[in-house]
Amino acid sequence: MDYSADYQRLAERLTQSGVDVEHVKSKLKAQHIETPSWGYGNSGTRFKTFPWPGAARNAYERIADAAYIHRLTGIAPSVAIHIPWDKVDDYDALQEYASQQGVSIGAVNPNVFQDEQYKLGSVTNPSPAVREEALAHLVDCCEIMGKVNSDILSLWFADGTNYAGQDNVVERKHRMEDALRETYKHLPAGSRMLIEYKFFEPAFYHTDLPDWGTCYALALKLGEQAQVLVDTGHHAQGTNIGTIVAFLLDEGRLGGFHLNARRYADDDLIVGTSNPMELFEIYTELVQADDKAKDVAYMIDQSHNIEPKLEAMLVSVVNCQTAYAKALIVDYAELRQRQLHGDVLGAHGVLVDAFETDVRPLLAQIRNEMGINPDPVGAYRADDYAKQVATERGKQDAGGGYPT
Ligand code: PSV
Ligand code: MN
Repeated sequence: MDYSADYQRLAERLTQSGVDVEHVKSKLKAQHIETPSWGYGNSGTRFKTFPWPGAARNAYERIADAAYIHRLTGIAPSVAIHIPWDKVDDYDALQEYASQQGVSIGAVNPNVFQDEQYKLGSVTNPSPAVREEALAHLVDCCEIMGKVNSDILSLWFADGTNYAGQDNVVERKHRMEDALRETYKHLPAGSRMLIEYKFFEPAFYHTDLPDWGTCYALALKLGEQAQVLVDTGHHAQGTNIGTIVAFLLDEGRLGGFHLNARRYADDDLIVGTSNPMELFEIYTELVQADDKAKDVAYMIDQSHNIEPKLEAMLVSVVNCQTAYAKALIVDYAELRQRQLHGDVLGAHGVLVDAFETDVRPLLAQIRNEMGINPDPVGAYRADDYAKQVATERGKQDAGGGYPT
């Protein structure tokens, strides 16, 4: 595919409309999307886990796959780990392996939702012994952060109740706050705690951290190192995520994202597939926030059930890149003028104009300048990494599903 003539035309058009193309290119080259270790392994629904040939079987293979996605895209230099899914005896060795592969270990995600004792919650459980166990795991994860040089503790709790009256909601609120306050004390210096919300599932009556406002209130109480994590899949239908992002950015409490797309619930579909406009809206808020968005962490949070794992992750990273590129080429000066003149559709049109621009030649150009293949999906399809790992790793019996 020869994109250079298209790139020249696009660059000229953008320059004429006042866009600094070199600045846009340098922003795109500096983009950083973290991929999740769990997106490379087998996963499924409660109905069935379909085993994928070559799906990563352990932390090392997950890191190798993440490094491959980074080699193809140039903008995915870190991988998030989930403990105990990625638990190893020697974290120094894991970290060393990651750096040999050309990636670093990013957010550490404690898992306090899969063990038997957490049936009624983890840090909000009515049993003090269970709460202690959950807290000990959070503290352990702070220690792991130190070992793998991570500066993000990413917290999500499955805690909640299924029936009115099941537990005292206010007491649970206090238990959550106590646990986070204690965990906060163990954060490595300079690191952050990102608190993620989800409005339902697995609990259906109430969730202890259901929305951004609850997490924001907690973060304010805890201190500067606590911020909110927005998982794009964790909102009710129709929620305007871009405006939540704008508010949190302005308050300096947007810590990061878990990017994915949802149709109905926490579907974990490839980001930017069903929600390209939503993703673009989010990125326009980030671009406008400028310096206030400089520490925001961007992570994919998807587990792929029927898609090829590697290609799904690759498309996810590329979709984030596309949305960001479109947000970067918005004529914000023109937008501002139209807003101030109350030109409702003119202002909206400025955004739509950028959204509808084909940025693929621009992306091909920056990739070329970064020394990578201008067409990462084509490169993946032509490459034999996926075939090689399928041969080496085989098809694991993934189990899963529930008895009928
Ligand atoms: C929960 O649905 C969640 O979004 C949390 O971030 C978990 O850590 C992750 O998914 C696990 O897949
Ligand atoms: Mn998430």
